[in-house]
Amino acid sequence: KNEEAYLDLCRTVLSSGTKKSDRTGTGTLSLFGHQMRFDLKEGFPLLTTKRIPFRLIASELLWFIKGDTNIRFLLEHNNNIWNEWAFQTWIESGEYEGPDMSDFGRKSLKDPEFNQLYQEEMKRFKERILTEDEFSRKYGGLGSVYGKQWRAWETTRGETIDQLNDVIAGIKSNPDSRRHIVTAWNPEDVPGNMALPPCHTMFQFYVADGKLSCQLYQRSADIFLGVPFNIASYALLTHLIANECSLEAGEFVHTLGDAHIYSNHTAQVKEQLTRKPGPLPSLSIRSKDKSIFDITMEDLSIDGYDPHPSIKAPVAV
Ligand code: DHF
Ligand code: TMP
Repeated sequence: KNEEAYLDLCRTVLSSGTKKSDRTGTGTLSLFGHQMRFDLKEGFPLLTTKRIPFRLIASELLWFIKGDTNIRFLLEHNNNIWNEWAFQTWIESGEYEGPDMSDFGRKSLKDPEFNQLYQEEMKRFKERILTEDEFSRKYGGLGSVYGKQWRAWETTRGETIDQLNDVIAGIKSNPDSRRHIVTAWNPEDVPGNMALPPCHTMFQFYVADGKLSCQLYQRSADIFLGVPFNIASYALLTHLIANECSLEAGEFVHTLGDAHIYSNHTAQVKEQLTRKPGPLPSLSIRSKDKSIFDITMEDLSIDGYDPHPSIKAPVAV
């Protein structure tokens, strides 16, 4: 249960995944269709078999909740997890005049000299996003990604739908409903309006016995890097919405489509599997009566987190 569910997924993909090529040219071991359950009563599902920085999970989720899609907010919180996808748009623009950065994700791993150049360009890019308003408006945005679809889905009539606000209102007014759904997958926007089509594509809430549960359908799952973040992020979202609706947090059910381990992550996964999971930490929300839309980083903390050390791996771009 809980962390074991994640470790089981790793073991299953290593032992019976299919070799599959992928968009990034890295290569994966993959399977299609898998489900994990996390009982939020048993602790907050932040993996203990490697360190996962909670502040990155929390700042990314608050960024979604704000409806923000510009990496400036993340950089202000010293969160670098979306940099590569904004940088990609910048180097493909006509305004970029630096050294050729095409295929930087793979080239930076193979060619130390190129990596040096790339690190410098990325540093300059981050500085400009943080300090130049105009530049940040133009190149800090990731397109119509999560925040946009959650808070301001555009209709054909030119109106916007605040799915997050609506789903919360629905949970409060009609908890038994089977329609508590938020979708980030907007077929009109997917073909070209975003840096990366949403991986966590839709989620549903369920209320029973005074407890709020959440199920996510994730179409594509990077088991070593993305999934530990996704589990913690949706667990946190479930807690925040439960708090907002005066419910207890129930279960997080995580359903995966293409669940894969990248070929340059297998050694790291095997290392992680030698480790024994410890007790899960707990989440505390400081200002229980604050609206979910006003929560800040200072309101959230994790207690009793004593994980094994972090394990580094390159992200496939
Ligand atoms: N692309 C791919 N190929 N995999 C992903 O998981 C992924 N995730 C995205 C965007 N694109 C993606 C957004 N989420 C990391 C974790 C989550 C994430 C992006 C990146 C990551 O690199 N985590 C590292 C380092 C974190 C840090 O300290 O900055 C980790 O060790 O967990
Ligand atoms: P894809 O668009 O070709 O499926 O590539 C997206 C990659 O990013 C894939 O490896 C899944 C991974 N990913 C996650 O696992 N979780 C996330 O939250 C995000 C944004 C991406």
